[in-house]
Amino acid sequence: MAIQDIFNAVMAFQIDQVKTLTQAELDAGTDVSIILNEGLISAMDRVGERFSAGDLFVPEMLRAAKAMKGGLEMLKPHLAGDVSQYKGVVVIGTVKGDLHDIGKNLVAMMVEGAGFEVVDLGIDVDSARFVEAAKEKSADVIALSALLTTTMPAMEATIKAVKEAGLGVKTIIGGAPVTRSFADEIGAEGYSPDAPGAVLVIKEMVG
Ligand code: B1M
Repeated sequence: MAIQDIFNAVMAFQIDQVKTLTQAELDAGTDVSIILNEGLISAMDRVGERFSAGDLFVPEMLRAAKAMKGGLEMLKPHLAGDVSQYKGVVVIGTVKGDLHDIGKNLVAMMVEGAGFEVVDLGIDVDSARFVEAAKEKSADVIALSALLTTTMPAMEATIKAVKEAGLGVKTIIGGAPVTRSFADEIGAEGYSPDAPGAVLVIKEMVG
């Protein structure tokens, strides 16, 4: 049994196998971050490369994503600890036009694990919905995810709407095509290239 087997099972769209192998690695005491990064995330990177090369298509990408999510579910209890008192409220979602949710789910799990109440609005979320939820939940932070260059402008529109609503809530953005300079350009207070980094930035924001 090896991490490579998890990678291979994601590539072969074997959701049950991914779950079984992930649980076996957890039982064997393998570090959660190794299972996550070397088994699950690296498989999705490979899927993306094969998609770019034109030897794998959207239906396969979707099946790989489902298999990866199966593994992520097994890791969830290890990423999200027991929380008795929330440190703050974080509203999170993937922006309008964007259906990618694996990275966003990972961020949500880790932020929850760090002791925050997480309100997950899902995918394809428009700016009005972010503003409405932040108001309703008296959020401290709004966290936006985007995986497509074409949906990055929706981040800008959302941050504009949040500022116009005058809620005083802070924003953090992330996702594969997003950069710190883009975050600065659109006035997001926070940026992180990955989920653990998002936790640190949110902790700093909430003080
Ligand atoms: Co899509 N897709 N996809 N896709 N897909 C990418 C993103 C792509 C890079 C593939 C490629 O061409 N190599 C490419 C985007 C190109 C671009 O814009 N530059 C692409 C494309 C083109 C498309 C479609 C347009 C394809 C089509 O229909 N022709 C289409 C768009 C649909 C839409 O959204 N409107 C599409 C569809 C899909 C599926 C639905 C089939 C599926 C998504 C399923 C799902 O999410 N439920 C899918 C998948 C699986 C991928 C790849 C292969 C994997 C994404 C993933 O889950 N990675 C992806 C290639 C790749 O990224 N390697 C690709 C694992 C995940 C853990 O990483 O989400 O990056 P990621 O999250 C990271 C960081 O980015 C960060 O933390 C995580 C790690 O710790 N992060 C944050 C994420 N959000 C954050 C928020 C933060 C902070 C950090 O703060 C708030």
